[in-house]
Amino acid sequence: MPLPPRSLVLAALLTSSGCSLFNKQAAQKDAAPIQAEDETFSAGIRQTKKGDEKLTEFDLNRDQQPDVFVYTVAAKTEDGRDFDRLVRKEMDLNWDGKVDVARQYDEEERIQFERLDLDFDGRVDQTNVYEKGTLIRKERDVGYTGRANTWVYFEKGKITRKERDTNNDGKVDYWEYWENDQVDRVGEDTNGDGTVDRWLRPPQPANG
Ligand SMILES: [Ca+2]
Ligand SMILES: [Ca+2]
Ligand SMILES: [Ca+2]
Ligand SMILES: [Ca+2]
Repeated sequence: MPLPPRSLVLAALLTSSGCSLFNKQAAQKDAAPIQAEDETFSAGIRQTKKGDEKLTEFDLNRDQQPDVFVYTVAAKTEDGRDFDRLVRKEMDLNWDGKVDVARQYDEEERIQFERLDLDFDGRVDQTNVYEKGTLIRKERDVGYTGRANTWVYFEKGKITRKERDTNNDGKVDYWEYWENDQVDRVGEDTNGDGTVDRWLRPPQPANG
């Protein structure tokens, strides 16, 4: 039996994160950001089945090895009907037997965290953080150092700021501020005190 084209399978997996596009208006600006745990960057991407989670496995490429792991918990709808609420999903996108994407969902089954293993070594290299299903931040370990050193912030789907820890001392020393999908100004901390000492592009006039 012919397999589905792999790109289609991947596309389906990558777009199955729920209706985030339609939840943008509902996102609250003033809500506290959800912090991803820093240790996830050196931790393995797979998490064992917890508590009362139910695990359902799928073998999309039929090689007798599961590649999608869906974790649900028993829940009830407002009118009292039983259903399995999605809490986590793990996926092996390149079919090497190791999970590469792990997603976590909130109580309304909206994506909350998405952890990515970009170099396929089984460890997390990037975490995407969502609020009510809308992307608010990406945290990335550039250079595979074992912890996050690049952060990208989003509001209503647009980049507002990028921050980097360029010397991996755990402190941000590079800031990019974005306006209307363009870099507006760039600041650098040259003396390690955590504040900007040099603007690589001067701040633009406010009305423009
Ligand atoms: Ca498989
Ligand atoms: Ca894999
Ligand atoms: Ca990795
Ligand atoms: Ca630094």
